[in-house]
Amino acid sequence: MPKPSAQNKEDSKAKAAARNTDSAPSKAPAPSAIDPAVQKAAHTGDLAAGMPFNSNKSIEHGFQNGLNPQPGATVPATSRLPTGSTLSEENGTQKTGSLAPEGVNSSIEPLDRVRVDSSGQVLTTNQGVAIADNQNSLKYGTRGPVLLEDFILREKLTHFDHERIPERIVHARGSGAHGYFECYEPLSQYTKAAPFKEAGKITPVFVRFSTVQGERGSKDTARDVRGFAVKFYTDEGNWDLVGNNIPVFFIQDAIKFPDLVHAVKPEPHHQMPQAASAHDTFWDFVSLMPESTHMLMWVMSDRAIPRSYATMQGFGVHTFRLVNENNESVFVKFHWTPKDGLNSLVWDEAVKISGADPDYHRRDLWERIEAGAFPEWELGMQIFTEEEADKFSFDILDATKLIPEELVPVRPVGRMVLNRNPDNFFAETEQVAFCTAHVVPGIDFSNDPLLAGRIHSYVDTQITRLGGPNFHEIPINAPVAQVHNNQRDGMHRQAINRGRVAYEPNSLAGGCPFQAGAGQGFVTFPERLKAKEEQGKVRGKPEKFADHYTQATLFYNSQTEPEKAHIAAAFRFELSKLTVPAIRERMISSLRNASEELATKVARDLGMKELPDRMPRAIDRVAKAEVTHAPSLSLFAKPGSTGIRARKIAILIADGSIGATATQVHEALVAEGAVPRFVAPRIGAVNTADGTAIDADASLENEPGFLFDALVLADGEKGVAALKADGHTMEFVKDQYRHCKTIMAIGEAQALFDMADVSPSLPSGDPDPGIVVGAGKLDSAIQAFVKALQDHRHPIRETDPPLV
Ligand code: HDE
Repeated sequence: MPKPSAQNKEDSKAKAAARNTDSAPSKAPAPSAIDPAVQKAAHTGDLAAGMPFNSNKSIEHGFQNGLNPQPGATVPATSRLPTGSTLSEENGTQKTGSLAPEGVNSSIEPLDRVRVDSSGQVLTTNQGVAIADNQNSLKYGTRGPVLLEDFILREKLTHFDHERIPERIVHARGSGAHGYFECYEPLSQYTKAAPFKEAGKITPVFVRFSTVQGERGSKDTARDVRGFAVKFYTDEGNWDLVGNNIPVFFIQDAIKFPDLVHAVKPEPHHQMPQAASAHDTFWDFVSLMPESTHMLMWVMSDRAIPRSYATMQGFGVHTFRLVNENNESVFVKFHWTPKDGLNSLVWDEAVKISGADPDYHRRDLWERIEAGAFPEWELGMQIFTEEEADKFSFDILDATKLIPEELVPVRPVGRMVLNRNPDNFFAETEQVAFCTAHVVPGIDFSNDPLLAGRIHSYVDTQITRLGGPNFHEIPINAPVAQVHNNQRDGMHRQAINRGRVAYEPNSLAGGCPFQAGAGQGFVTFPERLKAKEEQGKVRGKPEKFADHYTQATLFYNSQTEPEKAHIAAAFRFELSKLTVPAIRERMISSLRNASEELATKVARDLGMKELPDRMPRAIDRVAKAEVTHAPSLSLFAKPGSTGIRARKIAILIADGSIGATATQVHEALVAEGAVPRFVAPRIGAVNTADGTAIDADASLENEPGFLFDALVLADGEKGVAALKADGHTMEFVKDQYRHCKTIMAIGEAQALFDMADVSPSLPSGDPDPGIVVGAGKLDSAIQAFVKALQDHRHPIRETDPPLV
């Protein structure tokens, strides 16, 4: 055996020492060693020695340093050995893969990494074992007992038993879609936020729309606020703009939220009513909380029964801050305006739809995207300074107030397009976790006390809902920006962090991951609060919060007559459902402070002989409002620019209808981007008078009239007679008429108006703008129909109670 040289002897000592995990010689080995363990020990020694002290300590103190944090200390490693967990990391298999790419967190790769397509694959267990028989459990003989050993049966049932997770406490019912946000122009003057950096910059988004009160399986068309939550996957981290379709809220302080929600949810003793605010506890609460009056006006308006998610506005509600590179800040309110225009349902329609199609909004969103009629919104900002805010007659920290567009205009900054439906509802729409705490550099909070509670609440609720603190790793929640920190462990951890360092400061990972400093990192805007005596710790509200009625009045007075009528009818309906007359009276006494006209009308309709006294106000003198009429608050103010795109139109046909005209109308409507459907007494082939074969894909029974935006009644004597013979036709026409839809009757089909007691002219004798009679040239009738349909609805026809 050759004698070991002196050098070899040194090496073997170093080798032996480097293999210990509990102690080491007094000096790190020489870096020249070729053994990986020795190399690791040598490079680790170098790395640690490169950071003899924490150079950041001295700048952690003082106000100015606090405003401008510096990047953390970091030392590059000579090799990747010291920062790895194990020397065996290069021994890859099909499962382990190879070494982690340097500085990369692969758990945030695009969703492709978790998409599953089972085409051509056999069925397996969750452990990847192929299943030979998916029909029978394992038994002792075909008639014998099932065996406990049947791990395939047990795995399948166990998974099934745990398929449900807690539904969201509010906003449980929702629908989501993927898309993108595109910036119009750089907004660097105001914000450094990633989505607003360049013209044309694209940021991926996931959006979830929801109702608030109802449970996960409740109807879509409840009278309710709609959630409008947008997750921007920016290249500087996730930003969640968790808003609603109404720009104000019921309460001013987060401490009242559990009370509000307990009041509006089904009453706790009998769990009724589902997805409805028309019950005692809700009105008991809000009538004792006059700050909710402004929001009540909105939820009693048709805003609370949108026609489609694609036809409603969205609002960030709270005042937020924009912060630019120079750390200058302005206030901002966010607005989403639908390109398809603002359209709502009417109450009678919403009630009927909830029976025939509880998934009405979910279906509509899905169908629009599948059809390529991608829902689109323009993002607008109301930008204003702190000085301007100080002068407003209302407090911008009060979420029951809005800033009229007539006071601060909305500046368009980009557009959002939803162009992809989720692959899997649970994995994406259900597991998505929106949190108001998710902001990026350039976006910051105001001191709105409602917002403060939300910053806590959303993260907190996800921990229960999604089963632990790692919900950010669920694929739909993972950002596209890199995630590197020292948070570890917890339920369902996905990331496999390389290395032994999970703390900071450290020298053993060269300081990494190190703090980014003010250049790249999020720095809270150093808002200065004016030193005033009353600014000690206090549970209280600013004086201006006490003006509970000025903006409720503004909203009501800014509506058109039909909108006002709908608000009054909604109050009437909701309050009529109360079992305690005293609550009704209390609400009317509060409403008198907002609008005497409205209160009187509702009280009369509720059979009250006398108006109750006005509710005492919280404050006698309020600041004079800048704006007393705001036309921008009317639903009719934003008609959109896409014409009749995605509107659903029924073409009623029956055996004996003239096929050629029905087909011509159908083709013309498709060309306009609308969605016409042939509806007949039953589905299947309809034998038309001219021999054209038309296949009806909907029937009078399975698609009632209120599911459509408009109606075409086909001509042909026999066809009209066949439709007349089916009682559903009358309801179909009546509902279309009552809901002020556009109706076209071709030729003989006008007879169906008489049958349904529907007049083609208004009670005044004037022509009804929503009725088109196709007597002459079909082309011009179709044109007139398309034009009339652009208005979506013709409230001029409406009477209360309805004539038919
Ligand atoms: Fe929410 N809200 N909220 N909220 N909210 C939730 O978070 C909460 C408020 C809004 O599609 C919950 O993940 C508090 C205003 C939307 O997943 C919860 C307060 C606005 C969504 C929660 C408010 C909203 C939620 C329930 C008063 C409009 C659905 C499950 C301080 C600006 C997001 C969840 C989605 C959901 C708390 C008030 C909008 C419990 C404490 C104001 C769109 O965390």
